This record gives sequence, C-alpha cells and structure tokens, in this order.
Amino acid sequence: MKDILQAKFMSEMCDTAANMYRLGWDERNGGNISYMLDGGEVAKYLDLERVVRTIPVMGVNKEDVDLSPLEGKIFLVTGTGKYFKNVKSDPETNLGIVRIGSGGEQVELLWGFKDGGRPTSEFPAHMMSHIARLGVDPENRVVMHSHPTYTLAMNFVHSLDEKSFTHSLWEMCTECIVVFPEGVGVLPWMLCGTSEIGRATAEKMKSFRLVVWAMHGIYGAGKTLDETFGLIETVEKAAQIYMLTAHLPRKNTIKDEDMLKLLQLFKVENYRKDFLDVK
Ligand code: 2HA
Ligand code: ZN
Repeated sequence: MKDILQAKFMSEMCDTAANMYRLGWDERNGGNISYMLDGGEVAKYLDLERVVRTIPVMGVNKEDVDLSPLEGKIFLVTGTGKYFKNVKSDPETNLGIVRIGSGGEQVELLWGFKDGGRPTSEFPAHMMSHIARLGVDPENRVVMHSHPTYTLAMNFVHSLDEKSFTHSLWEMCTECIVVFPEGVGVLPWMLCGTSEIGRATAEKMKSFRLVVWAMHGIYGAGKTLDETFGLIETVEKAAQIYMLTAHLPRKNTIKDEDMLKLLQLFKVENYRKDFLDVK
C-alpha cells in the first residue's frame, strides 16, 4: 500500500483548505469541503474492506433526505468542528475518507477523523448537492462551502434577487460572465445544518454551480478542487470590487453589449439570457 499522505487528492485538499484559510474565507470551523474520490485510486492507499467505524448521517430527517443514490461512493471530507487552519498540518485528524453505506443512512469511515471526529455538519447539504450536480454533470466531484468576506458583505447591502445579484457581479470583472455564465443562485437566510437548507441548496444546484447562502456564505460545485475554488474566488473578487466602489459615484461600467461580445468570443452558449438586458 502506498502512503495516503502522498496521494495527489490529499495534497490538493490540504492546499485548497490552506488557501481558503489564508484568504480569510474560513475562520474558526467555518467552511467545509467534500471531494468524491475514484474507488480504484483510493484502493492504492487503503484496504477498502477495512471499516474503522460506522457513523450515522446526522442532522436530517430520514424521510427528507435520501442519500442512497451515492451508496458505495467514497468522499474525502472535512470534519465537523475542525479548523481549515489546521488541515494541512494534521490531515488525519481534520479530514476523513468515508464511504456512503447501504441505504445512505450511515457512512463507513475508511481513514482519518483520528480523534473520533465526524464529517462536517453540512454533510447532508453536501451530499444532496453532489446528487443534484451529478444529475446535470456526471463529472462533478467537488462541493465546497465557505464564508468569503466581500461576498458576505455584499449580501447586507445588495438586493438578494438572483438576476440583480448576478448582474452586479458580472459587471465587476470582465471575465465573470465567462467563468459563471449560468449566474449565481441565492437562498434567503436559512438555518444551516438542516435538511431544509440541504434540499434548497440541491434544488439550486440543478441550475447553478454557485449558490449564495444569504448572510452566511457560498456553496460551489465543480469537476475539480481548482475549478470549484476558482468559481468562489472569482465571485469573491467581483464582490470585493463591488464593495470597494458601491458607495462611490459610478463613472464607468461593463455594459450588457460588452458581456455579449465576451460570450461570443469565448463561445459560451449556456448563459442565463434572462439575466442580461440585451438579446
Ligand atoms: O462547518 O460553515 O455552515 C461550519 C459551517 C457551517
Ligand atoms: Zn458556513
């Protein structure tokens, strides 16, 4: 068996968490990541027959949440109450590798959570989002939740209407409309860690890779950790520019006609046409 700490998926996960912490997006135990791994790849590092312990899926009403579509799938996931700050220096305590058990009601721990830990409190929202994204993109592997500062700040001063919120972000950086042409979904403030917010997030994930949890943070989904991180990073950059300029007189802007030119140049066809005011 190879040393799991040397696995590419492990170093990518550690580096991503470290970057998110460095950028101030994940204070204390804020944020969580789940990364679906290839079983064959994991088998190079772990005996898949050896279950360390079984952990019930917490915080959800069984009748509300059906994780059975993910049965047998393996995820590298951050732990509940764990700090992103500490992931890189101690992955075996702060991360776990879990397999969704039969019926989707419990997970089998294959590695990690060394101090008796469990997957993130947002595990149901993550898993429901994985199911939703896999339905529209079979290559989706990552769901990421974070508390990026300017995105959050913008939630307090900007309308939470999806079209208006997305349009303001698109206006702030030339490449925004190319990076997230489907826009950003927005949920009102809701209680986190519940089946309700999990279901609402997953519903949005059918049409968006980015979902703002108003006055809490953001969810991103993608094929890789880099893609998902890059989506959130781009929203955060746009929100930063918005917050640096919102109180100043606006002299210039990127117009809708300009955004259309960008979409043509980059041959992007699946954009939210109704979020633009030109056709
Ligand atoms: O895991 O960010 O939403 C801590 C959180 C909950
Ligand atoms: Zn959060």
